Amino acid sequence: MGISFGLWIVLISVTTAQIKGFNYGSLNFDNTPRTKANFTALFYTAHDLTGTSGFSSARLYTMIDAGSVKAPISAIPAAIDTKTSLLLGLWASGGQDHFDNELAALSDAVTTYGSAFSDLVIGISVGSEDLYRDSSDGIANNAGLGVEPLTILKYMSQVRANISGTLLERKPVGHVDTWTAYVNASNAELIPACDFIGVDAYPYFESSLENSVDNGTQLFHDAYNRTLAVAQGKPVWITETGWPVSGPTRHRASADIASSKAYWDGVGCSLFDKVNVWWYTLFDGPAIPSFGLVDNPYNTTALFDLTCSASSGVDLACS
Ligand SMILES: *[C@@H]1O[C@H](CO)[C@@H](O)[C@H](O)[C@H]1NC(C)=O
Ligand SMILES: *[C@@H]1O[C@H](CO)[C@@H](O)[C@H](O)[C@H]1NC(C)=O
Ligand SMILES: *[C@@H]1O[C@H](CO)[C@@H](O)[C@H](O)[C@H]1NC(C)=O
Ligand SMILES: *[C@@H]1O[C@H](CO)[C@@H](O)[C@H](O)[C@H]1NC(C)=O
Ligand SMILES: *[C@@H]1O[C@H](CO)[C@@H](O)[C@H](O)[C@H]1NC(C)=O
Ligand SMILES: *[C@H]1O[C@@H](CO)[C@H](O)[C@@H](O)[C@@H]1NC(C)=O
Repeated sequence: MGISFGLWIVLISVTTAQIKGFNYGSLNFDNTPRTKANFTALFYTAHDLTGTSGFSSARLYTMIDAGSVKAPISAIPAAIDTKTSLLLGLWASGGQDHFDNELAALSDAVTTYGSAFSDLVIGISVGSEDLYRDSSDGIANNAGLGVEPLTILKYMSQVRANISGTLLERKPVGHVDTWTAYVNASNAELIPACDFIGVDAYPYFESSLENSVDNGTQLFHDAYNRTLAVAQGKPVWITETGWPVSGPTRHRASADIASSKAYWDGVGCSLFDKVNVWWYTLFDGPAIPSFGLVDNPYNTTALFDLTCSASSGVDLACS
């Protein structure tokens, strides 16, 4: 029995497809709260995106429904209706009082939706780019100030205590940050506490490097490789990457549809189905720069052909 059970686990782990999805904030791009109907529209569009299959996962930044103090985010019932898996996020840069509300929303979601919810959960991220925003690189970031690794560690233990004995008990708990934050030795103490490392990498923004889209694949894989090298064996999931379809040029990086397609073909197609990826992003309205693949939440035809050819991309060296 023991041997066949072990073998079954091995077979599952080599045959299960990796996760593919997008990132979803709690607000629409006119700053109104995203309702269940808004999330549902986006999740169906992702599922049905022409030229792709299996974009059926959503990464969230917060557990809290926009416009509420601590109600669970409306993405959850939308995910249940559309069979969309979830990488949950708890916003960790708003202080302990805010984090208590994140915990309350998480706990409330388990009580309210039960296993219909917990069965969809891929993992729980404590924070998003907090270390980056706390660094000299990130202080001008419009998402506000970040926090130090010790704060994330404290919040991670609060999450583990909060899910203990609940349906979420066995879910991986980790953190999302930029690759530059992970390779900074001052953040190394966070990594042993993580069940997974979520890494964000955007060659477009790396304006101190020769960041033309022709170099985009190389720059991404350098960043990914350097993160793997410090990950202490923890799984490294790609939680954000993408290239804008419009917006300002950053050093050698121009933002246009052809460049976005080249990056999708070179980086996206080299990653999809090999490692968990939450691309940035499906739809981002009037954002500047804009990373949105589709021009409205109901349009399943992207701005460029998303089909990955069998030969596209490069091999993943060590995932
Ligand atoms: C999780 O934390 C919240 C906020 O402190 C609390 O309301 C809730 O009861 C906790 N849930 C569990 C299972 O500990
Ligand atoms: C590295 O981490 C230290 C301590 O958090 C911080 O002061 C510094 O700005 C970081 N550097 C970069 C490039 O992230
Ligand atoms: C790509 O990067 C290399 C090395 O940094 C640089 O020499 C080259 O000019 C870059 N290519 C483009 C097209 O930016
Ligand atoms: C990533 O690292 C591996 C092992 O160190 C190396 O063989 C591979 O060439 C690297 N890939 C890229 C794109 O740098
Ligand atoms: C969907 O987007 C594509 C690509 O931008 C565009 O050609 C098409 O007209 C759009 N369809 C609708 C119904 O808006
Ligand atoms: C939800 O988002 C708002 C704001 O962008 C739109 O006005 C609504 O039409 C949309 N609702 C649905 C059901 O898509």
